[in-house]
Amino acid sequence: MTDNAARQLASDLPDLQAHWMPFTGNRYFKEHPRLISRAQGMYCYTHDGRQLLDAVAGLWCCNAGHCHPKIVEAIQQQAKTLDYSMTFQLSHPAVFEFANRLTDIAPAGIDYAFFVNSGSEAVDTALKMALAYHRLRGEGARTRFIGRERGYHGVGFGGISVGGLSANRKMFGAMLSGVDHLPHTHDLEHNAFTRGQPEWGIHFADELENIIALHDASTIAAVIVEPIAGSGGVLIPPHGYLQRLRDICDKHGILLIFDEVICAFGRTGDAFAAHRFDVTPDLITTAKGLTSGTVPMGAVLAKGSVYDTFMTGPDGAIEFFHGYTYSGHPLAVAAGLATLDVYLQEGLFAHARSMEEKFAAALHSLQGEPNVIDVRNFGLIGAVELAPIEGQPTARAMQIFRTCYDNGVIIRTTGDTLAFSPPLIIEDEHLEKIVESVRTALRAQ
Ligand code: PXG
Repeated sequence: MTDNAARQLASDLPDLQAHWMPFTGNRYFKEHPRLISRAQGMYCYTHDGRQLLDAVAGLWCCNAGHCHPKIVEAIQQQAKTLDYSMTFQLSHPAVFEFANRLTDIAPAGIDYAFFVNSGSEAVDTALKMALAYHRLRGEGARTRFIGRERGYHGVGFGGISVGGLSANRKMFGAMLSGVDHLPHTHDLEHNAFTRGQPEWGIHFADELENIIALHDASTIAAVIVEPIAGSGGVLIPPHGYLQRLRDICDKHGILLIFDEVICAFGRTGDAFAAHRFDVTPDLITTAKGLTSGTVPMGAVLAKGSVYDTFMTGPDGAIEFFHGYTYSGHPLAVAAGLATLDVYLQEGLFAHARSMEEKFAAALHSLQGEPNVIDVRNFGLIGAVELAPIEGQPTARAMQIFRTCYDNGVIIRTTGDTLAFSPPLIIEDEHLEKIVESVRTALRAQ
């Protein structure tokens, strides 16, 4: 590129000063900006016109691919029909339809949907539901939560309290009191390069019994885990692990919350990970793929027995003092309904399932490349873990990210792990380009 062309492009950039960017090294970014101006299907396009293959579906959310025409059309129609309606005391028809449609595809027994605007709000809402549920049943001493090391549950105070990522917690004081954590299930010594669920590691669930023995079941409200931990490094649950958590929770009257913000809507090759693992929690938190990332929205899906517990008190009284101005926002609902149509009419959950083996084979073909110490996968979620550069944790993965970006592929990093969660519309040629781009980057180190 000539100096003139480069200057021209630089002058097309907006002034980057005022925007305080989330989860970003602001100073580095503003020196090395990467801006996406448009997207279509499997691809994003940079402000200077480069095409990038999106191997992470935005941030694990654009499951139907970018700018799907049916979803775009539904949002446009809705914006000119009903821009906003409150959903406290008054409401609009489509939000009821969406709740019905969602609970139709949810695991049996999950019959209610409470709408929020993000995964973080879904998590904080589910934690509040759990506390109030026990209190309404006369067990108000159940106030503790059990999360898991390396868990990510968003950035609200509830979510960082039950979450297990130190960097997201350490600056923010005491957070929720009375939270304890299960050990994470990652063990390279036993499980490196496992395809799908590891055979080894169910005993990690038994640690819940020890935690319960310490605090006494009568003080514990809920256990919250991601069926597959995403941001904490893509950690696949060992065989039988989630069922054992379910059994222990049942034995002690503790609610089980699955945080399916990443796992739901086809990511595991089924509507929910709860289906795929055949374990039904009491509450499911979700967001992201709910609207294929198009309009912010989250939801808590609840068992009938939880909802019914709230439905007491005088006629007309509010049963749950909780909700957001934008809970069930018409634009988000329109996007959600259209997204569900696309998922079902185009068979995208089944397509994800049909690509799972090829996805696994492609990622596992990276075993043996320089510094690869593990490859793991389930559904259309995968990870390649790298040996850190001594004294510079995360630097190696960032280097691979940058090389892939320069070669036209967007991947994601968490620590020294490369993470993959492509749109569910992925085909063989995309898979090949992703893996060969990572291979090239690994060999170029
Ligand atoms: N729970 C889980 C399991 C998540 O993955 C949240 C809650 C919070 O959702 P919101 O909508 O409040 O961001 C998440 C979000 C990454 C990455 O690259 C992952 C998330 C968000 C941003 C980046 O690992 N997950």
